[in-house]
Amino acid sequence: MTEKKDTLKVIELNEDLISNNERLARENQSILKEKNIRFFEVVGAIGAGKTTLLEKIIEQLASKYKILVINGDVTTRIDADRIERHGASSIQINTGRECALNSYHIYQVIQNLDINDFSGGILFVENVGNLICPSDFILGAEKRIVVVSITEGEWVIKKHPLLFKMSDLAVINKIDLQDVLEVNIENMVQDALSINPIMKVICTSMETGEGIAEIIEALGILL
Ligand SMILES: Nc1nc2c(ncn2[C@@H]2O[C@H](COP(=O)(O)OP(=O)(O)O)[C@@H](O)[C@H]2O)c(=O)[nH]1
Ligand SMILES: [Mg+2]
Repeated sequence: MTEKKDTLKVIELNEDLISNNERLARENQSILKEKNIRFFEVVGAIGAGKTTLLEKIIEQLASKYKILVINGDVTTRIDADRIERHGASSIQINTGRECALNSYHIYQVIQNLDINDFSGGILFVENVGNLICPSDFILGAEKRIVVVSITEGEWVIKKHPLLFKMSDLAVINKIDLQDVLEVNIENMVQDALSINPIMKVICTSMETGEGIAEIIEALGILL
């Protein structure tokens, strides 16, 4: 009996965490909207191509928009350094033992940085490489982009339905490797659409540049 009660307490705590996170996510959204800063989140496994995608997007947008990227990682500032080479500002958040960013991390950045510098610009957040932990912890972004690569196997989408339900745009990356891997990309597209029928799905290669313009258009960013 005592054991059952303890289990219930844990469930309540988790629900609180999620609803508190959502409240602060809405606060992030309204602060950024007021400053006229667009906000997009990128999620996906380690090595899927999240940072490379951001580098390619920033290459095209940096001359027109002020861009800030928040990179979440367990440790190191490798990704933040990569981003800065393309003319964007970056902040690395090392989460240590936590496997995802939450809305409080973003709130802290917004509060401590002179966010007015990015007015009229764009904030991208690259979440910690992971297809599970970020699912429920929205950050307040206008759109969440989930990146998978065909090197993760044809079933990677089917195995992570929650994250695909909680995202707006799916990017299936590294299609330049299709011949070597013999993955059926059309099946992956259909898996994403059967989990989330209103999701936009774009197949990309950061090697050839295929699909990058389509992503920028899907985010509604004018070049
Ligand atoms: N062949 C190929 N390699 C890619 C592509 N996109 C990314 N990569 C490579 O995959 C590795 C991991 O990419 P990265 O952007 O760091 O992944 P992240 O961990 O999701 O940020 C790097 O060596 C990239 O050069 C792609 O479309 N095709
Ligand atoms: Mg990265």
